[in-house]
Amino acid sequence: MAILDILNYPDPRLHTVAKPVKEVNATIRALIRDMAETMYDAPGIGLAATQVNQHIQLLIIDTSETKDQLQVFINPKILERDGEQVYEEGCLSVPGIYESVTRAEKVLVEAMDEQGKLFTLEAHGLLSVCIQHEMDHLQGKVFVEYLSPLKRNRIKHKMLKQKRGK
Ligand code: K1U
Ligand code: ZN
Repeated sequence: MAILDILNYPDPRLHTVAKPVKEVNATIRALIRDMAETMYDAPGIGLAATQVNQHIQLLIIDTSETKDQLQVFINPKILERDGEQVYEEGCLSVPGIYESVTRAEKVLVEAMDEQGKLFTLEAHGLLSVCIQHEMDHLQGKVFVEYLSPLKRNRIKHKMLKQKRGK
């Protein structure tokens, strides 16, 4: 297993649109293991393949207290959305920034698991927020794009300043 490098905003590679996974094989399962190790180490509650510079439709989530409930979504599709909720989101690609974003309260998602088996899941609350946030990553969208241009620019410059200081 390995801890992977996470791309930091405003890295242009974060805006790449991910391609569907053609086959759930040993290579994909090895990437899932490395992404899980990276997410737990960060620590975070979600990670999209885009964030580790792998531009395929794969994301992982674990919103449990015990950090032993890994959920894997391959080629995820949102079939239904309903309601509205506001959540103060964070992002491992935008470290130290937390901002409120409005998203659907409920999503019905269809995806494949790590065995390539199709499933549907109805998610609410934090899990729903996290699925939508990670699916945005697969479309090349970072949560700061929901903020005003002024806020986004401030964050961009803060990130660039942090990078120069490293
Ligand atoms: O996509 C990512 O960068 C992961 C992100 C997921 C997320 C969090 C909150 C709302 C929407 C999406 C994170 O995990 S940021 C870190 C974080 O929220 C957290 C870290 C440790 C414990 C609990 C939360
Ligand atoms: Zn993120």
